Amino acid sequence: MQDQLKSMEAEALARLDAVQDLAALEDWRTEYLGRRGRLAQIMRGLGALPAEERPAVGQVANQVKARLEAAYEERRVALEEEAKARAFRAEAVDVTLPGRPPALGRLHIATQNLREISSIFAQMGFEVYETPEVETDEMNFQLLNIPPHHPARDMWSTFYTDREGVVLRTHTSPGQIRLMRERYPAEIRAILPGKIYRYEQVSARYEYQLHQVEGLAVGRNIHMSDLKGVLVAFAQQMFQGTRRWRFRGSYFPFTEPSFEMDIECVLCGGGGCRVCKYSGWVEILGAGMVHPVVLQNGGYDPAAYSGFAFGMGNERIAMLKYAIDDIRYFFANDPRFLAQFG
Ligand code: FA5
Repeated sequence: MQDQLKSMEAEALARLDAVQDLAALEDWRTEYLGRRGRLAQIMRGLGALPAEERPAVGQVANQVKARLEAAYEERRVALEEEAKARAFRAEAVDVTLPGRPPALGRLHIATQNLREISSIFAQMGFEVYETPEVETDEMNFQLLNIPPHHPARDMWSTFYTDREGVVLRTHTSPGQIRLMRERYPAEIRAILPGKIYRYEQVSARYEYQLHQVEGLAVGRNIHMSDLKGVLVAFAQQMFQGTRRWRFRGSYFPFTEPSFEMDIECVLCGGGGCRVCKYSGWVEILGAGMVHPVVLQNGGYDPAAYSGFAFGMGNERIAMLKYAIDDIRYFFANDPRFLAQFG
């Protein structure tokens, strides 16, 4: 029986050397040291031995058991260390590798330009006032002296909504009425930037969505010369004195008299291109003295108050400033375009 124990031990130790992972080690333990394992089987034969032989055999059995358990423990520790080392190697982070820089966002060129316009007017004492993009027909047209069926409605190709009398605003001018009604009888000097929508044939110079910056001044003794002075000061700053400008008589139902301001076309240098409709000039805004009916709709007595207003196209101004030859780039979401304006 002692021989049996010795040869079992030799076999177990040899097999243990071949064990390569913790699962195989557990199988080994069950096979040799488990309750129904090889050692237990041999020990069951102990009772059949003569009584005087039993202590010596029992002692050998205990020694074998202790050696196998020690060998098992040693192997277990070694395999666990190995497994840990393997995991470390697999998950290793090379701290010397340079990091991947995150792609930083930036403000859209339309937003940058709006902010620049706002800051120029802020220097002249104009506050910023925001008004809704979805408007009533009454605000967008009627209170601005454009009754239903008035031919001037043809000037603004409108997106109507499913809801009767509700439109996507075609210009920022309805904000004039909201601001006047909120502020009466205080004097007003504000700009109203925001998005507008037009059912437009899209081309290099016309978009169906764009931003306008409305301007409104209401007070006593406000004159056309004030309006012209403000617009010239704006253009000088916006284009840093590099572009010529001109005023041209025009018509808007909500201003009287009315005019438009053009800036020399930077894209063709005045020679004529599709952006300036081959005229050498690009229209950037409409303006005029607030019509008495509009002042009245805003709550101000036209006999005591006067005012000026203007509405400028943000994207058109950015096109002239940065020599962008197609307005469609602004909403095409092409990063190659957007990334140029950091
Ligand atoms: C108006 O929208 C008037 N509300 C402006 C105004 C305000 C006049 C206050 C008097 C007093 P107009 O439709 O011309 O006017 O648009 C004003 C400016 O917005 C244009 O000069 C142009 O710069 C820009 N704009 C208008 N429509 C488009 C478009 N489809 N695409 C690009 N820019 C446009």
